[in-house]
Amino acid sequence: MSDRSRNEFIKEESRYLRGTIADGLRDHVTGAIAEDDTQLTKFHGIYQQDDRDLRGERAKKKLEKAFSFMARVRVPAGVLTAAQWIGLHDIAAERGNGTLRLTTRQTIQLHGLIKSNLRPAIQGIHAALLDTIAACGDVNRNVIASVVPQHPAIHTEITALARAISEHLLPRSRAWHEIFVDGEQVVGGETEDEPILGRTYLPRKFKIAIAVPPQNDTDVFAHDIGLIAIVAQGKVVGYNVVAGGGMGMTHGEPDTFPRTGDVLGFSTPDQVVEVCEKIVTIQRDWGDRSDRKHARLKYTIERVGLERFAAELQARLGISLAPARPYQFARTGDPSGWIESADGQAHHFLFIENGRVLGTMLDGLRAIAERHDGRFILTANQNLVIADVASAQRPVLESLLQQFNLSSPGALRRNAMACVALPTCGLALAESERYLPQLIDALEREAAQYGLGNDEIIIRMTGCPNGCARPYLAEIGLVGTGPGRYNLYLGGAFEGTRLSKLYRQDVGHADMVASLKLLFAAYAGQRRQGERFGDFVIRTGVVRATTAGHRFHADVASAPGV
Ligand code: SRM
Ligand code: SF4
Repeated sequence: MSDRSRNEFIKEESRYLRGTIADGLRDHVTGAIAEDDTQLTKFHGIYQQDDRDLRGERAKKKLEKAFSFMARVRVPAGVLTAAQWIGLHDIAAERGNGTLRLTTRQTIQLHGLIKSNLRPAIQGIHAALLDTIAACGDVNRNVIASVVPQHPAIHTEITALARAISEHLLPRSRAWHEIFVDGEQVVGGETEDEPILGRTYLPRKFKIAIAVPPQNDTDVFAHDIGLIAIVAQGKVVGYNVVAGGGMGMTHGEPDTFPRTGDVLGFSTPDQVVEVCEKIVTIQRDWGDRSDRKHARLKYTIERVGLERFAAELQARLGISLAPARPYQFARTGDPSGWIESADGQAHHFLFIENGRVLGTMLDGLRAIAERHDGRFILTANQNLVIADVASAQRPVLESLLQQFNLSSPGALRRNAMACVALPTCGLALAESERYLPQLIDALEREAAQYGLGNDEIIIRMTGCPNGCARPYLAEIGLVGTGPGRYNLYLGGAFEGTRLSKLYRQDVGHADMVASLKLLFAAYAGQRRQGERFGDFVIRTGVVRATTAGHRFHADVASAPGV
């Protein structure tokens, strides 16, 4: 590996993530902050963005870009109180663009915070007993976990684990508090140490997910570390540890690819935080710090080999993991509607289209939060669970759901998700969140024509190949290549265990609908009993199965458009 990347120097010279952020926030001449500081604010869960819809017009008028900030709240396992929801609602209304955006990692993003509103917004988040620390940046991000409130003991256990891992791996730097909350530098703060992450933090972002089979709602194979809970007699007895998953890639660069993680072995619950820590330290020491496109753990494992990686983990742990235990996933995505738990409580899985909470939905959820004593749980599929509803309270909430028209859509839409993309994402090549609903309208019409209206097919879209909605694990994945153009991937597994394969390249709306219409017709006519769409397209030779991340770009048929 050659010289270190520019980000490594920015981190090293940042005095533990301070840089000149505080000065930049005081500068009212510009809506932006210094370029190096934009890398550092990420570690504090804050992104500088600009409204891309306004770029052309502002450039013509020689105005600076319409800068604002996005703040991403850290919510381990996605668990919030109703009061915290109300707090975030108010901050979005007073300081942001008035919407809340639920993400694929069980967090909430507040968009459109102009510079003068940023500190008050973060202070509001802090007052709601939340923070945005490490929600972005080269650190361990929000730890996500299956949403299974219908199994209260298991859900309590994995929520506690998600919190424990998140806390354990947080940066020790007090910079977030100093810059955004207290406004004062703590004497001696700059000499603090980062015992786990180190002075230059990790080479790249790092992600951990917990899943409880048969539910693979967190897409456990898509993360740097996946923990598959093994349950016996209603108790979590340990976790199969998975390492080296990730989605991001770059178009036209075949040495970048999505990868499903490898199962390393079984860990008891008391060991598992340490197992995560040791994997993080291997990545800290072995990860590529010269090329950020190859810096994720998945590439470290590809480079050194799984055997050497596993041996190093064993050496650092001082024990070996036990053999992995059997498990079976049945589905990714979320259930919908009411689910009851043995303790007599009910939990409502509410679909939120692409995670964007606005308009009637915003008002409805506010009204529900004001009357709800239980929790709001964010899912890894951008949905929300109104959890722990006592039977006496259920009619009140049901009537509010009805009043605000918060109903469940058809099966295709329910199982679809899109990343944010335009206008806020600086990396978007095409629309995603703003376009997918329209594409689903068209696909619903085609699906209904072939009697597939109630069939669950996982469809995911992203505005670029970074994979924020995990499109390469979907049965149908659409990935932006340019304005109005997408690559169409097929053949991911319904239960989130297999990557997809490129089927059509650079297609527009009409071609996407036409291609999928033909496939829907074939599926309706030729599928076997219980056969999922993703399995069908492989069995019938539409695409070859992807058997490993490094084979993602291999075996692509020379189909039209490819
Ligand atoms: Fe992501 C970058 C949005 C989940 C892979 N992602 C971005 C940025 C911050 C753009 C940027 O760097 O300037 C996007 C902000 C858009 C905006 O305006 O809000 C962004 N990512 C999102 C969210 C909001 C998508 C959503 O619609 O829900 C998700 C926020 C998660 C959270 O709350 O923490 C989100 N991003 C993911 C996931 C899915 C996951 O983690 O389960 C992935 C794929 C998994 C993975 O990491 O491999 C993902 N995002 C990326 C990448 C590619 C990383 C890579 O290894 O190549 C980038 C670009 C980068 O890091 O350079 C990126
Ligand atoms: Fe932006 Fe690309 Fe992520 Fe979509 S997938 S939010 S376009 S970085």
